[in-house]
Amino acid sequence: MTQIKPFEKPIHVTRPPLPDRKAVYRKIDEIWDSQWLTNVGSQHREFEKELKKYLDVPNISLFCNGTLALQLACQALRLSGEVITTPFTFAATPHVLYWNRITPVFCDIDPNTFNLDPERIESMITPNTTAILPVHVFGYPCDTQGIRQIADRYGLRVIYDAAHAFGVEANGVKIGNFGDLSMFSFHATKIYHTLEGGALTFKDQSLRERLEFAKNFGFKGEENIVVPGINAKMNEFQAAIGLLMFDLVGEEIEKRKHLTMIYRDRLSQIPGINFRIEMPNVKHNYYNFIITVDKDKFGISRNELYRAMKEYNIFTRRYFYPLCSQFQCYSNYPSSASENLPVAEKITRRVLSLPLYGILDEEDIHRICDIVKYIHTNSLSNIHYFNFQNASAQSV
Ligand code: T4K
Repeated sequence: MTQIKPFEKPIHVTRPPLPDRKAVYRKIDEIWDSQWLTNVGSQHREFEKELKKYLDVPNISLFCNGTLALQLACQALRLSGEVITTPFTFAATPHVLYWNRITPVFCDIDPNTFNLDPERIESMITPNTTAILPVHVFGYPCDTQGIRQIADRYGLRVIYDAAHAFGVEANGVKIGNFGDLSMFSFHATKIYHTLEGGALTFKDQSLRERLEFAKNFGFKGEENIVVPGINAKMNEFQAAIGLLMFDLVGEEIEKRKHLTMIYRDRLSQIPGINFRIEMPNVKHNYYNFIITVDKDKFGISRNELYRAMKEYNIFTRRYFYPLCSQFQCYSNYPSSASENLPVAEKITRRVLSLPLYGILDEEDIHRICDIVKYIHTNSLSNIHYFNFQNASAQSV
């Protein structure tokens, strides 16, 4: 069998789309001329207005990152006690609860969407539960209707972690319109970014004032502090990048969609590799491409595939492994017990995020798929799959 050579340069799991350099310089000139760098300058005001339109939401507030946005969302809703959330997410989701002295209660996920399973939420509710914090994981929308019904029945608040879901729509509704609040992350690894950054979208206009105080040390005017707030403001550079990114994001989504279709076509022919397809009535953003590896059919485990791909200079990621419930700081919680999270524990052992971003081309994706196929074939014939000559793989 012909051996396949590694990529000459590292292929990362993602790369940020970048606005035109000259457009960035023009923005820097504007900011320099204004001598206004942060604390709600003209870039911030314009970005907030444009983003509200783009996301088609009634209210919006900008933040320096998604984590602090989510943390302050919990405070704005005066959450306490216990909040039900998913273990299959980035560490920031339960951490914001912890930082608010709220106990995260981990609930199992749906095996198809990897999102919080509404059928399981009810059994996790106690007299101390104040809210549900679901994540539209990898941009796939949660069962918002099912979650709303449970929340209404028990008088619970709902905050969506929409960190991955920029540009997504479900049943014709833009994703930032569900629940009491939604949080977007604009970190560099996201399909739409402001270097670092975040936003909250919400229905209740009265939350806006609370959030504005909370993210600016609690100041109301020059002398008055109304809450012990924090500094979570978005600066002018972040806002300027956000404005420039509007021109790029549509094209980036289209490119990723095209590459996703190639992945799906090629990988559907390899036994033991599964992936999620389109959900009905959903406009997806193709934020990333996630597969699950069934060792019995594929020949080697997800971890072995992850390591083997590195030998070809392909740096996949195991988002999200381990589960948040498996981190030392949460593993002793009763809800972290394996019996409570059978689906999440199975998915986390199998999941792998393959490289997906706009500057990859069709040929790159075909080559990545050729390598996955080659690893699979060699695993069946028991050949040591990365025992090739002339390997030039770099490690990172
Ligand atoms: N909720 C959820 C569900 C989230 O996923 C996140 C963040 C949050 C909340 C919190 O939002 P923020 O406070 O971050 O706004 C990354 C990101 O740092 C994190 O924002 C993101 N989720 C998480 C899923 O991924 P790492 O530790 O995996 O990132 P890192 O530095 O290993 O980067 C991954 C790859 O991206 C690199 O291999 C190469 C590429 N990359 C990265 C950066 C930073 C670039 O090409 N350029 C870059 O500038 O956490």
